[in-house]
Amino acid sequence: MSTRDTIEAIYAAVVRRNPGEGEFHQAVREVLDSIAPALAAHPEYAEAKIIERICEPERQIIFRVPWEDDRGEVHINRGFRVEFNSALGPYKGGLRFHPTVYLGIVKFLSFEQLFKNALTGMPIGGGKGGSDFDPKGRSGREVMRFCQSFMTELYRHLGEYTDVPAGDIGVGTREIGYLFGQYKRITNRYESGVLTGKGLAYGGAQVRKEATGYGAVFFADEMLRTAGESLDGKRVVVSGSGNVAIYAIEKVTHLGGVVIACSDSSGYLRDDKGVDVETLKEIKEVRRASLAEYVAARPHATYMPGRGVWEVPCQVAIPCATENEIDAAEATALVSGGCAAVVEGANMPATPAAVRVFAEAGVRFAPGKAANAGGVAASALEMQQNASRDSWSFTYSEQRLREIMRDIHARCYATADEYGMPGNYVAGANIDGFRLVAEAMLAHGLV
Ligand code: NDP
Ligand code: 2IT
Repeated sequence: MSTRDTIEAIYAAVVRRNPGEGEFHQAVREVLDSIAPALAAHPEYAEAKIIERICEPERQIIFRVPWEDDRGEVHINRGFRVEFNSALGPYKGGLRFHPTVYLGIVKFLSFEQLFKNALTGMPIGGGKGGSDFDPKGRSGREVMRFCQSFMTELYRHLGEYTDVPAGDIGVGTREIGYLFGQYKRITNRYESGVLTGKGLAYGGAQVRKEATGYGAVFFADEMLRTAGESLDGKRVVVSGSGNVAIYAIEKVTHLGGVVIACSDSSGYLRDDKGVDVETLKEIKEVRRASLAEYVAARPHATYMPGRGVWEVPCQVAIPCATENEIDAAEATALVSGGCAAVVEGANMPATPAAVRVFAEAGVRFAPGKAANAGGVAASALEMQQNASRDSWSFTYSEQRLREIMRDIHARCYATADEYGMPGNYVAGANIDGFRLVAEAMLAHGLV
């Protein structure tokens, strides 16, 4: 069979074995479409059925999460943890609490995570979890009871050498605190390295909160510099206004760019003077309110309902909300507005059709598994500090993050070059991530 036929047969089997899991199919397709040259160069991968093994999670856990709201009503949610691949280290990846979560979303995120984690060069395997629990409108006590019930099942699958969750959409420092408290109580172990994204008061690491957003902007900076440009003076649009978006906006501003728009799940904000990060933090981190409230503090800004954030003309776009938020129509609007670089802060925010639009228009494109790897890299640094009972300064931690992002950029760039696709960061990230995992799997034998 030719390499192309082998890949098609593997993809068909993935679709057949994982019915109805569109996001997972999409993530697998994207990787398989890139790695043919690496397979041709390494026949030993096909012989050991490395791709078939990589596409099958090592373990998938689905569980019931019962909890009681403030009125005493009982709710039942579904919990997930997909432990995809441990060739490079303990399973590592976030937890997402959002009503859209189902097995296909967790599997796609977990699959992406294993290549992303490989690219960081740190000893971490790939995993992801979450629940269809909707934290919106829930009191702090309800969120705490949910987290306690979730951990009451999940704890038996975790451990600093086994599986180490962190945050994702709907899971931040508050939720990690409740999850850690319950893990400690059940196990009677103060095992700091079992979760990352912890609060600074009890084993959390400097710069973890900022790391995904800062890291994505460091990647953007590297990509632009390689092309003889910089972020200085650029008009930038960032989608979302959560953890990744806020710190992406902060770092763009530090580097001289102007973020003129951002969004949340209800609408988008336009502030031509530059989005004020402190106002954003107050609304989103402290009060957990709607972005619409921004205009009360900054009356020259406007908030529009709906999903029009990508219609705001910009030179650089950094999607930081969710998967498939940029389809062909949004990509075309971005290109018409003069956008020359897209850097994925979120996981898989651009659909394959959107990526094609960018490629045809010559837009530089940084895929999430490279550009947003700063978050999990800082998590690995948190694990390192926990293991040595140490804690590093903000300045040193940010410098480490900056070096890691520079290395990831260099790796992707060099691999794309090596395979005759200069500037193709998608190919570079997929081939390099795949090779790193494949080599470790070969070394471990058939397990
Ligand atoms: P948050 O929950 O902190 O923020 C998510 C933001 O995106 C919010 O502004 C939210 O709106 C908006 N949003 C979420 N879902 C949707 C949707 N379906 N449609 C429109 N808007 C939506 O999550 P994070 O910032 O942590 O995560 C954002 C993205 O980054 C995700 O793709 C995640 O997987 C990825 N990521 C996160 C990392 C991390 O360390 N946290 C690391 C690497 C990637 P609202 O405010 O109204 O809720
Ligand atoms: O998508 C991601 O990389 C994350 N949500 C962060 C994972 C982590 O373990 O820090």
